[in-house]
Amino acid sequence: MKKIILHDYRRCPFCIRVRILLFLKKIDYEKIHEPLRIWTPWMRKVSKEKKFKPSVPILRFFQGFWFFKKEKIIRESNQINLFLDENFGKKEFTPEKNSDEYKKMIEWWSWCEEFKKNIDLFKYGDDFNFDKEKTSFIKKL
Ligand SMILES: N[C@@H](CCC(=O)N[C@@H](CS)C(=O)NCC(=O)O)C(=O)O
Repeated sequence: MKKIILHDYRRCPFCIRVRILLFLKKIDYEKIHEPLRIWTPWMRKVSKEKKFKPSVPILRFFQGFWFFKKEKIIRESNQINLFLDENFGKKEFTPEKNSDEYKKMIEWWSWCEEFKKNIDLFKYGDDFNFDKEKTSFIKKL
């Protein structure tokens, strides 16, 4: 199949999920380290063109042939893992579409998205600066 590139940060839990699946499915891939905030020129260019806030993981590959070849990118670890499971070998790590398990998985995704937003708010504050007010109770614990 296609050559797979993963834009990755070693300690990012979302990247780790993707790397686990790549490992379990024995998929060959190239890893590009993205030092968070000091993004690679590729990340800066693509996020500007496609108007998204740079983040990892991003899966990148080419589809089509010759000059019809087009670069595809998938953002969001959930979508990346679904794609990998559906397109490489037997689908064995994600439930069948529209099954009850699948619906449950989508519910968990939404829950985790909210949870992550709140953890970030707690850790960094609204503007990604540590917020003394919001976290002042820590001292009292
Ligand atoms: N919902 C995303 C979350 C990805 C995410 O939050 N990645 C963090 C690293 S753990 C990131 O790239 N943050 C951007 C930044 O720190 O500026 C996913 O599941 O892929």
